[in-house]
Amino acid sequence: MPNAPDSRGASTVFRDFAVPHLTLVSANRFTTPYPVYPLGLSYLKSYLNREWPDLRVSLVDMNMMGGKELTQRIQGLAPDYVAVSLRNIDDVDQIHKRSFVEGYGEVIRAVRKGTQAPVILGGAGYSLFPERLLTELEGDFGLVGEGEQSLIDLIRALEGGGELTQVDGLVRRDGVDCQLQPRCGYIDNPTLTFDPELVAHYWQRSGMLNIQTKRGCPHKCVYCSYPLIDGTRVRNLPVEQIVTTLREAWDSHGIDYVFFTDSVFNLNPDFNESLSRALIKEGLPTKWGAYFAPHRLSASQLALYQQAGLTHLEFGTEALSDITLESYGKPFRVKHVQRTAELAADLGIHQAHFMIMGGWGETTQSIEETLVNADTLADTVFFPYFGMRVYPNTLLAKTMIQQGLLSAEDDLLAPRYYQSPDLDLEGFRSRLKAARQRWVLPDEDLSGNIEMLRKLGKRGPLWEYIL
Ligand code: B12
Repeated sequence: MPNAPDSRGASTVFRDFAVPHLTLVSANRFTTPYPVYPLGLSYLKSYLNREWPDLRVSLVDMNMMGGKELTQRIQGLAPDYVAVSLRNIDDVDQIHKRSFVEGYGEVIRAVRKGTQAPVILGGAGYSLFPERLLTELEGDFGLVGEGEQSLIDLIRALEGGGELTQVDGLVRRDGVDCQLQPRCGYIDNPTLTFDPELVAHYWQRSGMLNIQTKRGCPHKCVYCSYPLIDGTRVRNLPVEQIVTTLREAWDSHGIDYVFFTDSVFNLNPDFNESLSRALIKEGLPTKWGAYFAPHRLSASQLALYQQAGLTHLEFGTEALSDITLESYGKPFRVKHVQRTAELAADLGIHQAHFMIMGGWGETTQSIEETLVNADTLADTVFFPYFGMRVYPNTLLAKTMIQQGLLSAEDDLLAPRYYQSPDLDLEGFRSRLKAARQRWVLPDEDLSGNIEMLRKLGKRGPLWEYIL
């Protein structure tokens, strides 16, 4: 495509015309609860380096620079294509209700100031609003979901070596509308090398790096967007690749804490057992945490994961009332949470429970039930969120439209929440004064404490220190 000499940069730019150059931009600037390493872009870069070694790939991170510097960097790099990753669209926190879309507009304008190269959008947040965001942010192309092979296919097609109609998940403009091609398949061999330029920044500020062990989620929680981003079919990533990446991270950078970013870690016990045994055999000092569903976890599985480095369990519990769990579409009940929490406590693994208070089907009585049951769990931290963020194409959105609670015309890009009329936020806050457990509300600022602990060299999410 635009393999023309760069006439916009102030300095002379030497380019190899045979080899296209792609610049990946991580647009995320949100640093709560900590700055998150732009993992999606590292997966893309690692895969592109392996599968298309001739393609030149550079990476720019907006957590490390402002708009002016971005323009200068883009001018200097003179890419043929720019791929912008949009991880978060908003903060999913009804108290603050921050939207990042305007900020992404600024990022893309800063890119455009530095180049005329086509801008390709992608990422978890992008994948939830593909047509809407392509139009809003004036991107040239978008790719929904897993980006590795699709990005190669798109650039090859734009270079004249393939058909745009063959690119999985491609979104493109069609007059005032957009066209979205469905995804037909997934790759089974992703690869990951952490970017040496980024590692120190994130390790210092967040005390962890991140890696996936599997993709996809088969659960049918009524509000959840994960299956829409990653697909419903669970794909395990190659065990040797995960171990090699962690070995390299330890040997080259001293990284000894990672978060497994799987939507739910405990989806495939056989795979998790192989992974754990391989980690144990490798003898790395690496500790890890992950999101778990609070069921289908036996004492022996947990003990094995612990031996393989598990120190932090983050449970997507959401409620401790069976009526609410049922209306949220959760595949477990209160008794499962109690049992799993007890097993984790017996083994001394830290646990936190993420909660959705006042979501679909919640009543005054079920809220009280959750609070009462919360006090019966082993010592833990609760992170409650209020109301449910409504995403397009979820069962929640469809039901709300059917019941006249949501207009079918609402594109939901501006954060929209369902909140049960029975949830009284101030009443809930004061009710917490009688709670035995530690509840951290979204507007409690823990950054000072966390910063102090990081300066003391503590690694991991650190919520265990605020119990
Ligand atoms: C793990 C996770 C977390 C962990 C991260 C831990 C860690 N150390 O990494 C924690 C708990 C800290 C967290 C926090 C938050 N999270 Co979060 N998180 C996730 C989760 C489950 C996985 C993200 C991930 O790393 N995936 C693995 C990587 C490899 O995938 P990826 O980044 O999506 O990249 C792939 C594709 O998207 C694509 N791709 C990526 N970029 C690009 C760019 C281009 C051009 C292309 C073509 C393709 C492409 O290719 C990549 C490889 O296949 C997702 C849900 C999900 N299933 O995606 C939510 C998710 C991303 N989080 C979300 C949000 C909102 C947040 C918070 C704002 C919540 C809060 N208030 O605290 C914070 C923000 C943190 C920050 N500083 O940015 C939302 C974003 C949607 C939205 N409404 O904005 C998601 C989608 C969950 C949801 N609610 O639907 N999160």
